[in-house]
Amino acid sequence: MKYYVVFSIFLLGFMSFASAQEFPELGVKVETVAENLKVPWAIAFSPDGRIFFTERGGELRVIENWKLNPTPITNLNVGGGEGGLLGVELDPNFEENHYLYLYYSYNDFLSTFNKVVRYTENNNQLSDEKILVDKIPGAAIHDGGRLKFGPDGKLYITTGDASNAGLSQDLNSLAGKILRINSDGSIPEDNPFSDSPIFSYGHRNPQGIDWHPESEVFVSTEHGPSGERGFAHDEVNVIQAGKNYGWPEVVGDQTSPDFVNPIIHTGSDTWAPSGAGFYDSEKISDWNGKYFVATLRGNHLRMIDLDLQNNQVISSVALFSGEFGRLRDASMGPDGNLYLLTSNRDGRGSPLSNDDRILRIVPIMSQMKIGDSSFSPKAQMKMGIDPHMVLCKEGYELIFKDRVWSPACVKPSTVETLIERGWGSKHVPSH
Ligand SMILES: [Ca+2]
Repeated sequence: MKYYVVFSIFLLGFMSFASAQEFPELGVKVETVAENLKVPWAIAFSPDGRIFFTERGGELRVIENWKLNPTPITNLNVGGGEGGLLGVELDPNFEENHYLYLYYSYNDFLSTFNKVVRYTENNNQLSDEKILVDKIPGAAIHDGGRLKFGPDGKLYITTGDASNAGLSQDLNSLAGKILRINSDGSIPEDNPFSDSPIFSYGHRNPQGIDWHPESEVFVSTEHGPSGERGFAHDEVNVIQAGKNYGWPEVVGDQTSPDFVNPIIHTGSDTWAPSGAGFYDSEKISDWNGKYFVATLRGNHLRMIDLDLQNNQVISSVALFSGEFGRLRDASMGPDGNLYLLTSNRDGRGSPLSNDDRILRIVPIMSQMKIGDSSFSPKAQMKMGIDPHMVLCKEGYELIFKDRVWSPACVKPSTVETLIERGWGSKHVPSH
């Protein structure tokens, strides 16, 4: 039934997104799910099929039945320059409790802070606001902002150094950290520092987190310096509880046991990595298990093959270079497709007339190799299966009508007779 699932999603995609851009060399096409957006920042998929996303200017928006609802769910009064409304996440038990979590920056007199807030969402309306974490130091830049539930059911939060690098090493400050809390805002008893939401520290501006789908190894992206202590050196880190990732003492690698080195850094190259996630699907089988990073300045989707057992990188390649401009997030949907958010209207890009966009990467159907015998031979071919790869139900054999290339499944006892009568052959007819 595997290909049945692929087929229905294909039909849905075909009906909804007629204008897909094909990349035959990758075996994928990229569809526009929503357009004319303003700096979408994070995306969250509801089990009921809705897609929630934030726009940095303060709007939480929703896509229902593949249509963008023109009315935002909320429009928050946000502050903080390149901060604003950043992360959105749904509770692992969203179907029951309807909890929706947001991370946003706000101004308080002359200061900027960030906070994590939980709401109850019903029929695209928010209620029961509960502040889970407040007074995370903020600034015009370096506000972190990614929210994601880990496989342990805890909510992880990335925070930036708020343009004050020293705070990243200060365990009394929430800046430059990855935080871990319970879904009600309380501090888990097994956190590495007692009575503290801090999970790891020494970060500059981490904005992408995800866990390997099988090993559950925790991997994060982080923006490297842009002048204050060197340049570039963007990082991908394997995150462990209580560890120090070096900023601002360390840029790139070092040898001290006090700090953890990134599994990969970009040296003198700049990606400006933001959202990231593991691809966990057989749909594009070459991509399964690889780590995808949305890069802003890099203008590409970075695909990294990580050997997490040996803490090394097998390969790291740029996909779609320059095709979509700046990318803010890369996130797996429950449909097994990878979604991208562009960030071309953030003041640092060159927007196209329909930017910003939410994009969806789906396999090109002709990439499918083998059919599904629960469909008729003709239906399998319509799904993109090559005629000679059509599958017949058990007890039937595949033959081909001459001249019309049409495969048919017949009883083996009739095959010889049909061929003798010139009706067809056992092989795909040649032109
Ligand atoms: Ca580091």
